[in-house]
Amino acid sequence: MSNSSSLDLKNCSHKSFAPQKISLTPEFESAAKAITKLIHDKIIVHQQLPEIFNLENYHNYVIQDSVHFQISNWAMEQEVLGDLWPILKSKMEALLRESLDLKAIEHQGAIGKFLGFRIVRPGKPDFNPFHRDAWLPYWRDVVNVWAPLSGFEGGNTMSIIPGTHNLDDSEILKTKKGAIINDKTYHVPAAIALGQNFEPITPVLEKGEALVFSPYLIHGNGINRNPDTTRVSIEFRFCKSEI
Ligand SMILES: O=C(O)CCC(=O)C(=O)O
Ligand SMILES: [Fe+2]
Repeated sequence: MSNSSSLDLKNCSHKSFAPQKISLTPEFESAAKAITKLIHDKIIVHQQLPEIFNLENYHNYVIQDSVHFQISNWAMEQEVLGDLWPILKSKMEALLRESLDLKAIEHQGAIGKFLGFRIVRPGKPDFNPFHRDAWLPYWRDVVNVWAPLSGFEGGNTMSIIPGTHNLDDSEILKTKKGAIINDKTYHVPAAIALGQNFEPITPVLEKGEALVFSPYLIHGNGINRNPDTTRVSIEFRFCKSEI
């Protein structure tokens, strides 16, 4: 396994690649359990919870937006994964190297956060609009991994627009800065229109599967269409390395 602490970001380089699936089983189960406990412990700082708590029911307990925003901001911080991170990281580095021939290593030293988990309540605007991660300069050279843990079954996933990783930026009309949609300000600019016809899809993922995609792929708009389940997903960003 590569020693990422000595990694110089100049060794990262981007090549576009079509989205692919990887399997995180059997680590998935322990990751889901650990993250359920982390979120449980975070919620009980704010309010009581029944003994049996699962991620799917999150929206039934976290009712107030202000509480949800505190929890979801905390969840986007890499530190919350603690001891779980080295295990997941090694697994994904190995998978990206072996199954997909992507020489990827932990994205160290970037200004942006490289992992976190996203909590999307049913019907709420907790997801990103359509965007390219590469529009944030520090994510230009990353490999994205989107690993849903709950509420994603039956294609209740974020959308991707296949083929757009090859689209020239000049063919995409986007907001200048972070998008503002229905009074909510997002960190990323949003894609408003494309110069060619593309169809968004919501990839169907099985339990334990994750989606690997280029930071140039347009993705987002992941409204949670299931009225009864909260969707929780982990997002990781690896540095694409030629070494
Ligand atoms: O899950 C979402 O709504 C957005 C995720 C995303 O933008 C990403 O993984 O880069
Ligand atoms: Fe993104």
